[in-house]
Amino acid sequence: MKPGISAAQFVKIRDVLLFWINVIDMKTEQQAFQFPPDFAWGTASSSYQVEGAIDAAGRTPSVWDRFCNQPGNIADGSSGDRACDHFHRYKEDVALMKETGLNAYRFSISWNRIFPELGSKPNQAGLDFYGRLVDELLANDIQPYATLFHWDLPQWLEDHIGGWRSREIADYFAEYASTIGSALGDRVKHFFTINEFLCFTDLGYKTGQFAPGLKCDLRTVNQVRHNAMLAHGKGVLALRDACPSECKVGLAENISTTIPVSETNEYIQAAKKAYLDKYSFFIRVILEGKYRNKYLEQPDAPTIENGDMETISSPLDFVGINSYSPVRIKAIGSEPGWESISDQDGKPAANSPWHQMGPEVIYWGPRWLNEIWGVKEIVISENGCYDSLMPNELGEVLDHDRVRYLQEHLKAAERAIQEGYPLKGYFAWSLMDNFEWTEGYEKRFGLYFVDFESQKRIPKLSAQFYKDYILKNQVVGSDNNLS
Ligand code: GBH
Repeated sequence: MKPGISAAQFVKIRDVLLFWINVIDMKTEQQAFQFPPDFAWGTASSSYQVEGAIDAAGRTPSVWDRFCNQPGNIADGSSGDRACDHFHRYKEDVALMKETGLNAYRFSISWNRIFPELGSKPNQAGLDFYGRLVDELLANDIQPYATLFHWDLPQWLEDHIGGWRSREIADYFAEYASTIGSALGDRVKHFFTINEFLCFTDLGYKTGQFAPGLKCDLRTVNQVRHNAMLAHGKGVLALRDACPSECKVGLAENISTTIPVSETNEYIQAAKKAYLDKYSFFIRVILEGKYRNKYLEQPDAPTIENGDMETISSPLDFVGINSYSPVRIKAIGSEPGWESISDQDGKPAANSPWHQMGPEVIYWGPRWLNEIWGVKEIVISENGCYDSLMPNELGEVLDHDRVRYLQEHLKAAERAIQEGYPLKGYFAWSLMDNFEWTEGYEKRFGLYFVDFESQKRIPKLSAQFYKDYILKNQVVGSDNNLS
């Protein structure tokens, strides 16, 4: 026998060795990744979409009650009149969260439950409901994350001052924020002022698709946007002032996160530039405390008073990103250096004409906020997709599409954390199917299926998936017995 080994044998042995090194590598990598122990695992919801009980405890209508009652506004002619009846069933719903292994819950407070009429004092019965909800959450080790405004403006504010068209709205909002801070700030440690500016400013007062359904001129729309940001700023200050102990204040914005089609340096720079040029209006103004000169020079610019920009840019403790569709960007050789890829019939789709699938938003969203403005605490305040799936003959709802959706998006969350971006929490939209605004009840976003007749909740496959995922990835303390 000749000494040594042949080239062919060498290659074979090398490949076998490389294969095993790879396997061991992958294993250690997989085991090495754990979400931080204090990571917030939650679901999100909003008052009008789940509560129902529209006449209970002194509540008066919001602009959404009125809007839903106008024929033609809601796809299935429905409204949030009953929704998930969460107002009465909140204990059952908190039990579902507990069962799913959540340690956080993002909900919103209905302004019109707290201030039902012009000139009224805070409505104690309304405050009591949120107090009970918060206590129930805490008793189950679930941290409450409260949003002050998720589009349900008291109708009397729309009638009396013209809603967001009047700058006075900012003072009304500050009073409301202060009331909530005093009432709940001893137990709620995270507040979001406002949810998604575009959806009640532009959709409410420009296109009229959302309540109050108006089509105003551009000057008014710009003023509405300014007033909304001013309200946010005054709300931040009021909350900080009113909370009896330390609380964190932020907002939840549906930033259209740009993602580079391929991750070359050239494309990444193009995506970043596109984000700043076009896709981050509200959050940019709020974090920078200024408008672009070009915006101010237009004839329809809003009226801005002394000190407004300072108020608007009051420092935040965290930023929430409601993450849905991406904007795909490629680099081009001419100005402005980037181009967005128009969606190909909404593909790849997440079952919806407006919702394109792009899990990378969960990575690039936190990265842009941190890289551009140094934001130090970020949560994904919403992420989810809808379907119209009904239970099968066995009563199961096997929503593997949603499971896939969550898997892909959570992978991107892992990547963000692994690369050191300060992602502190993830809130799936939503715990259960609910009133999907102009789409009514046919579009279902829940991890739990809701039979709106019987109000029965059924866990979907995705609820099981999320539960398992949290259990596997959440570090539960050094004495945990998870293998
Ligand atoms: C979020 O909005 C909301 O915060 C939440 O209440 C909602 O239930 C959830 O997402 C799911 O939709 O005229 O084509 O733009 C997400 C962004 C903005 C998507 C408004 C739907 C209306 C249709 N939404 N948009 S379109």
